[in-house]
Amino acid sequence: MSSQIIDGPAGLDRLPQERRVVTEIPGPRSRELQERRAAAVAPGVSSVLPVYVVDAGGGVVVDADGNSLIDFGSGIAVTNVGNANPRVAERVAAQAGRFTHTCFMVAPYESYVAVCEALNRLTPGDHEKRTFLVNSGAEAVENAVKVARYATGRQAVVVFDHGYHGRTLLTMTLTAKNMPYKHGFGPYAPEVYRMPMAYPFRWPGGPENCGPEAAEQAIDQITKRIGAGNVAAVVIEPIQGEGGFVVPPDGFLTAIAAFCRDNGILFVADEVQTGFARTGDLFACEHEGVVPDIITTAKGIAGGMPLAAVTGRADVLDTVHPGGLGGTYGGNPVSCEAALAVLDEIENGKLVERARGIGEIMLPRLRALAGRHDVIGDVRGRGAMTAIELVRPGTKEPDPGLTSRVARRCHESGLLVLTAGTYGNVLRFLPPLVIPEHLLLEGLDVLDEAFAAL
Ligand code: PLZ
Repeated sequence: MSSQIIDGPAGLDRLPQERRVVTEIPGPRSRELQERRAAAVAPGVSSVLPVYVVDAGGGVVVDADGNSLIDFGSGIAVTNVGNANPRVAERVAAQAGRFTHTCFMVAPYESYVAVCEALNRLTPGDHEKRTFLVNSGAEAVENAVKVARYATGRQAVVVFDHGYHGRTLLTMTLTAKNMPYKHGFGPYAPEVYRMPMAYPFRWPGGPENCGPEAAEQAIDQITKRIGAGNVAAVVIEPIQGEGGFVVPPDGFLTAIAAFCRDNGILFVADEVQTGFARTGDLFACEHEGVVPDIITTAKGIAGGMPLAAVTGRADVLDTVHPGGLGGTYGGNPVSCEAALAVLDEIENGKLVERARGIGEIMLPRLRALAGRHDVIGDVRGRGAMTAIELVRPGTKEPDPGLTSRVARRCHESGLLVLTAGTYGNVLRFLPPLVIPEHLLLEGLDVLDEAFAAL
């Protein structure tokens, strides 16, 4: 592919943009730290690749042993503008030198308001909106449900197979997968109902019927089992993240959104993973012109600083009484400065276009790879959010073992990749949107070699 597809962004000069493997991965220093960790850190928190990071930026992550890994993870779709993005770092440092916290609920500051204004302007739909800020994706989703229940006076919440919405009591209930997210952590929150997801590769009636059939089944079940009039919100990721980058066929989301509109149900788009240019639109809902009543954002919003947001129709958000929403750290001033820098960087760095360019490079390469290896059952994604699903040849039987072997092989060769999927058989690729093209191509070569070797 020509380098016209993605031009090199500025600000990558600090850290050599190269893959460099100088020790085993993880190396001796990382292994030492891993031992300390085992004695100190609760094992319930795990790491995909236990190399201990000392530096990161552009398209690389550098570890304590001096290895420089190509980053196809972005900290799970967080550092879209690049790690330690210079403009983000500058504004963060300046704000940290002024004040780090007042609590917006005690004494407010302008940057919080500016982030809300920006989100109201940039999220889908030109209706009047309101926003409030919280700390994490889960907290945003949890609050979206609180607001939806308050505004509608209804209780039921509808979610989908393979969905992921967080780890708190309510959001783990909204999450589909048992292990590791729910197992042993019950009882779950009440009034959560799960519908079939439009998952083309695994739809019994075939990919071509998947969209309409899945929408019809979901609508039928909502109507018959719950009663549309009891439903406060439908919560859905426009492209599923942890569930395996499941891309519903065009028409599915619009059908669900239309059903919601007709029945006074709030359509909540969880764009925590898909947001902020990742999919080649600023928000994934824009792809089909879906306008959510409420949209939750986090991850890519602030370049890695903890921040999340709930943005929605003014007439919905305005219902809740003062004091009903909030939290000590929500909309922290340092995080807000980071978010304002991120929004500038997305625009100035043309990151929406770059995400599309990354998809234009990756998807054909992944399809070619699938042509050579019959263990790749499906290639999918949009923009810089792409994935392959691994199966036993000639079947759709998931192969999570092979998936983790390929991932490990990539890691050992200096490429940081992540897995995903209900069956643990999806390799997903989330490079920072500022990754230089030569590293993107080299990362794909490493993936190629991993498949050839296995
Ligand atoms: N909604 C769509 O993707 C976070 C979590 C990984 P938090 N996904 C990565 C893990 O194992 O914990 C996510 C998401 C969507 C909500 C969340 C939750 O966001 O910021 O992790 O709370």
